[in-house]
Amino acid sequence: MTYQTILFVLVGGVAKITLNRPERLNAFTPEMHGEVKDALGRAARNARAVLLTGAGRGFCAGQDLSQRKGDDIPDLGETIHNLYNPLIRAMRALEMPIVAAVNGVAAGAGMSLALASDIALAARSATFLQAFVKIGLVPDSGSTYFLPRLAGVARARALAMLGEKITAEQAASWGMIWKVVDDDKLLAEAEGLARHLAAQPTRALALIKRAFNEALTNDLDRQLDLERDLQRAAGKTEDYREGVAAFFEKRAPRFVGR
Ligand code: LHQ
Repeated sequence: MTYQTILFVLVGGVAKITLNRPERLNAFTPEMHGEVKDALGRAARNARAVLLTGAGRGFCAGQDLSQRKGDDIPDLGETIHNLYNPLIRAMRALEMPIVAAVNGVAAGAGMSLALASDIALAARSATFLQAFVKIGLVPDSGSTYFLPRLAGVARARALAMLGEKITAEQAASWGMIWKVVDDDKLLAEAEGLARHLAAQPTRALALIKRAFNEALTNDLDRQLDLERDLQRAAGKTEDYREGVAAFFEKRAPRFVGR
């Protein structure tokens, strides 16, 4: 598949996906959904980490509203069901870490995308907003799930109801992202992080991802059982044997992702 709305590069185990409609702040169209879906599939088959970012001055402005002018309004539930929910599910199910490099404004579903990544870095000048309410909609694409869990219910409710823009610093101090990086260093730092992750024990990272997916809803007993099961699986990997061998041989491990 050749891409019109994203850029895709696979280097050193990292699949870099760049949303590439800069003149629309990388707002999502159905075509972009199809391409990101395809790119995540390619990552699943060929990579050990994903880096997600945006071209130009925005990260992603959510749904492309220019396709929503006029009275001919489709069933938005169908759009969510067919496009946005599968995207968020695919991100959380992908068996490798997704690093988001939030290079500029992340609005509406664009903010949801950042929240659904595994490790989000943001440029100091980036901003986040739950833009939905400003056009008479409710947060979607996982925002009402991730936001209260990351930032707390009081902040999540206010962000959703007010649609106020917050800075990257604020997002970091509220626990919504991993860290803030100077604008001119963001991409290099995010690429370095993704490269580092791509050389780690990928199966363990995938199992860690599952543990945290389920931790958001499990009680302690279920989570302890899950940790047992995940550790059993991790203990059977080649990378675990390599990690222990490297420890005793006092050398850096060479993880192969199996
Ligand atoms: C845009 C957009 C955009 C088109 C900027 N579309 N052109 C899922 C499915 C089902 C139902 C609906 O909802 C969803 C999920 C959603 O994501 S709903 C929420 C949709 N997103 C928004 O409401 C955000 C709309 N955009 C904005 O509020 C602002 O553009 C932000 C705050 C993101 C950035 O503001 P500025 O930095 O001042 O930039 P700008 O507004 O001047 O935008 C630059 C250009 O990008 C501009 O075009 P122009 O031709 O005037 O230069 C905008 O029209 C265009 N653009 N967002 N979502």
